[in-house]
Order: sequence, then structure tokens, then C-alpha cells
Amino acid sequence: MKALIIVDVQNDFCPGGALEVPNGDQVVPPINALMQQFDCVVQTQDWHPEDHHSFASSHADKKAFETTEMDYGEQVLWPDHCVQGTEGAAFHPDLETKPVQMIVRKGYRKAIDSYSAFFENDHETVTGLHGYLQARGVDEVYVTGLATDFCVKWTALDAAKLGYKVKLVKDAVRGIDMDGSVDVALDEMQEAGVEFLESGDLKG
Ligand code: VGL
Ligand code: ZN
Repeated sequence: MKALIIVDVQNDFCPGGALEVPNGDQVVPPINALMQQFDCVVQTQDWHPEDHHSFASSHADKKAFETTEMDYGEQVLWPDHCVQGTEGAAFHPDLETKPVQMIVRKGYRKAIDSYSAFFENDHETVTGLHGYLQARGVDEVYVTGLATDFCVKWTALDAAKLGYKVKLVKDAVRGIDMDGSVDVALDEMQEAGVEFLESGDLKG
């Protein structure tokens, strides 16, 4: 069975948000249309405590978009975003909610960021999504949402590593794009065996 994974379509990643992805809101119409075509629809929600270590504001000597070393490796430092319970952490108001069956929250542990829907950034701590998808008999995932070069990329790469057949729906993702990071992400995904398609390629 195939599942639709909708990554982080939250206000803070949309235009006007704290960590806006250019044209991030444009993923909403294709995702809404796609939901109708899946028996399994899951969403992720970036969900940080207000003093999360991925925030530049938690590091006296750092600015947003600089990097630092965490226990698990290099970490980009972000503007405060998707703080638990805030409007910025809420889903885009036009995103359909009814067909969504499961919402996976991530990034709630203060000392560790979590890009992928499957593992936190130590690449060991699980979110539980793999168990859920296995229990439902899912063997193929279609990845959509924000941002192509961070949470979407890591979700697709981890899914491939876990043995799922992975498709990236190109018109249903948008990236932050730091120094060409979207192109790098697309190459990495392709190399990992992720297939690319457009939402219109699925049955209309
Ligand atoms: C994301 C940076 C920080 C994402 C989440 O959803 O791609 N990027 N937190
Ligand atoms: Zn985040």
C-alpha cells in the first residue's frame, strides 16, 4: 500500500512565517488534491520548545543560518520557529485536515533537532512513524511538503534507507535553498533511488 507523507506545511514555513520557504504555500493545492488518492495519509509537525537548541537565539554568539557543532554533528541554527502551541506551528489554514490519519510531531527534545519524519538528527532516535507505516502494510511513500532541502530530503532519504519505495512529488515541495542546497538535495535523493514525479502524473 502507498502512503502520502505531508512534511511540515506549517505557518512558520509559509510566506510571512518565521522561517519562510519561498512560495511554501504553493504546495497546499497539489497536496489537497493528492490526499483524495491515498488510503494512508500522514503529516509531520515541527514542534519545538521555546528554548530549542536549533534556534540561533539559544546561542549567545550565533546568528540565524550560521552553523554549530552538536553532539550528533553539524547543525544549522534557525530563527525561532514552530514553537509548541503557537500560530506559527499551526498547519497552513488552507491545508485539508479531514483525510489526515496520523500526525507525527518532531523536534520536541530540546537538545536535538529532527528533520526526518523517521529519525531525529542523531539518525538513531525514532519518531515511531516506521512502526506505524509497517503496521498498516505501507511499502511505498509519496513525499510532499517543506522544505525540499531539509525535512523533505531527510524524510525521503530515511524512507529509502528503511526499504520503502520512495517518490518525491516535485510540484508539492518547495525549498529554503541556502547556496544551492535544493539542487544538492535533489541529487542526493536521486542517488538514493528516490523517483521524481508531478502530482498530475497520479491518476486525475
Ligand atoms: C525545517 C529547518 C528547521 C523543515 C524544520 O521543515 O525543513 N527546516 N526545522
Ligand atoms: Zn525546526
